[in-house]
Order: sequence, then C-alpha cells, then structure tokens
Amino acid sequence: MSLEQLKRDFDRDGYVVLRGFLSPEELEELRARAAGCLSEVRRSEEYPGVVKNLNGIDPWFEDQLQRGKQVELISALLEDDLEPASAGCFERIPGESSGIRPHIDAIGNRRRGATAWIALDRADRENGCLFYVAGTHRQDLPSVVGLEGFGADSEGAMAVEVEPGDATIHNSRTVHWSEANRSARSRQAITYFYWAASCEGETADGRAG
Ligand SMILES: O=C(O)CCC(=O)C(=O)O
Repeated sequence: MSLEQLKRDFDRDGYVVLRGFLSPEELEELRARAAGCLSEVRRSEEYPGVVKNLNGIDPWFEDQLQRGKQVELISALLEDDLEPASAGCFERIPGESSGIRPHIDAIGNRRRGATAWIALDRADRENGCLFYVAGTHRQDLPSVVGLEGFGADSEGAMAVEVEPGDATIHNSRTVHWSEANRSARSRQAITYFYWAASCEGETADGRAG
C-alpha cells in the first residue's frame, strides 16, 4: 500500500494494519530480544501481561525505538517529528480471565502521538487480538482504562486479526482494547510509543497552551 493510501486510512480510521511489516529474520531477532528482556523482569500484579520500558532493559530496544523502521512511517502519518517515549511488551496470557479494557494512549496534556504494535504471534479473537474503534481519534475522550460504551458491537469496532510480523499503527486517541486469551496459545506483541514532537505543552483540548 502506498504511503498516501496509508495516510488516508490513518486519518480516516485512526489506525492502519501493515501486513508482513517484519521480515522473518527481523521477527526472529525481535522475538529473541523480547524473550531476553522478559526473562529479567518481575511482572506487575495488576497487569502481569504488560512489561513497560524494554528500552531501559536492553539498549537494542532503545535503538529500535529511536531508529526502527516504524519511525519514518509514524512521522509521516503524524506529519511531525517524533519524540520516542517507550518500548513495551503486551502479552495476553493463555487462560487469563480478562484483557485490557477500552482506553486511549494519550495522557494528560499531551494528545498527539502514535503507537506501533508488532505481533510476535498470531493474534485472533480467541487469544486476545486488538480491537480498534474507527474514527474515535476525532473524539475528545478521557484517558482512563475502562472507557464506558465501547465493545465489539460498537459502530466502527474492528477485531484486528494478524499474523506474526504484521504490525498496526494507531493514533494515541484511538480507542482500543484486547479481550482475554481464552486459548492455550501465546499472544505477545511489542509496542513502540511516540509523541508528536510539536504537541509538547499543548492543553488537553489539543490547542497550544
Ligand atoms: O496488546 C494488547 O493487548 C493491548 C495493547 C495496548 O493497549 C496498547 O498498545 O496500548
């Protein structure tokens, strides 16, 4: 898909899906680096499937956050320079009873940014794939985990089923969530989150403060 088409889709829906984003070799390296980090960390009790700050654990992730192949694309989609924020691992753990409730990634005064989410495993409705609600990036929603009124039946909701090495990019204001992993299969993904450089100091309604 051309950059123009991706940009049109991103502006309209608040997310894009990039099939085959990583080569098999890139995927293998990412998996190995992620496994190395995960073997070192203690999981949080509230969100055992979420490991933040991979870039603080392994400099390889810091390099990817700064210079990975997603950087140029996200910069083009946001039409801005980027301020790299963090790399994380999101795992839906087989047999868990809940996923991550609907939320947006924008927090506090900063509203403009984007996340690249890269699948290490197949993700589908059984093992807790991501859901996006198209168009919600144009709403002014609070940054809480557990936004009311969103679900798989919402207008514009889309279950994003992907294969290993596929990626998605979502606007920091796009509503998304994942359901519990009801399968026995692993569902891991790596995320890179960026702020749009020029939104520093903006107020919550997106105007320069
Ligand atoms: O991968 C998931 O289960 C959720 C990801 C997410 O919430 C995020 O990238 O902000």
